[in-house]
Amino acid sequence: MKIFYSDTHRKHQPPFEVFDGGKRVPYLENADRMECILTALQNTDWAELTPPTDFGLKPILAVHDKDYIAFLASCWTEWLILDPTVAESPEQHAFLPATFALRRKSSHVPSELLGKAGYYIMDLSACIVAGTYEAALGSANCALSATEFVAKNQSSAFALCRPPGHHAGKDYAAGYCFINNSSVAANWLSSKGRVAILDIDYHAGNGTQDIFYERDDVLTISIHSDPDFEYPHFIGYADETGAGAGLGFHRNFPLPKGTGDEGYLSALDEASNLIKSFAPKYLVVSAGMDTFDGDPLGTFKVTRDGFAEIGKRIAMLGLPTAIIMEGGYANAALGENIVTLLENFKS
Ligand code: OKP
Ligand code: ZN
Repeated sequence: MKIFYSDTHRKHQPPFEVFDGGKRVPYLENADRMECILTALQNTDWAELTPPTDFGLKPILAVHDKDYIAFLASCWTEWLILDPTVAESPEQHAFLPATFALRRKSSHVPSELLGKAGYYIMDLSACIVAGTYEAALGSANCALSATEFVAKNQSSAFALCRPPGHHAGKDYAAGYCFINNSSVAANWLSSKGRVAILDIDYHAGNGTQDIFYERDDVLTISIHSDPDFEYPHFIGYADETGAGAGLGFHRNFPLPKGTGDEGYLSALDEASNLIKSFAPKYLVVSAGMDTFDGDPLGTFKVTRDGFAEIGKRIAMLGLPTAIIMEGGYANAALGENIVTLLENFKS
């Protein structure tokens, strides 16, 4: 099986993120995650590691706002100029705003850097450092390369993406995500036929939901912890089902704290039925593994056997599938969990 992966992600290693209560903690979405997955993949006899090709900005700008992408590209350098104390020890810093754009009737994008940051960043886990933009581009290229392979070969492929993407919207970064890899890939794929995106990350795929909310050519489904108690808090509820032409083409499956294999699989079966009725030509899976029992960010109790069954049921849809890495922070188990999921998609 083709695994598209690039080392470029290493350029993105923020020294910290900020948790609730203003607590500074080591950045949980760390480079070690990739090492753990690579080691497990290299121990199989079927994983074919392949570098991504460069698709340029065009497929990214087909999903994201160009001023937002320009902000991602330049904010670190601009910040160094604005605050010379950062330039003295850049590796100890991460760029984050302290003011956020809340609900307003009009939305002015401020011209000054920190105002822009508050406008384009949703929370305190989307930390930007010198190499973030380059890493995010590399990650998107992995997703696009996997997707191109899927379209050309009518078979499945895995994009080992870091940073992840599903929280990033058209014009905002959030929750470790800057460019929405799955959405960029699905949008690229949508010119070749109907696409369904199934998001199995523990957290609601708010960025993906926002991006496709008014479209009927891409069905988006997210199975996740109920936002009533979990990040991203304000989106991902069951009554959000799309708008305009997209009405009925988005579905959320919010699940309670402590959900285990059985509860998870019954939601997955409902989601699978929706996908079957939509009859897409391609499937994109936002593959977060933070539903795992023991994940430091999660409350679910999905087991290794659970991932085997999840993979089996998704593969049974019988669609050419681009599997895109999202979250998953129980590093010690992460590699085996991914291998367990992917084993179902070997051709
Ligand atoms: C990214 B992905 C702590 C704040 C939550 C953001 C979590 C982002 C998860 N209560 N920080 O979907 O795995
Ligand atoms: Zn997650």
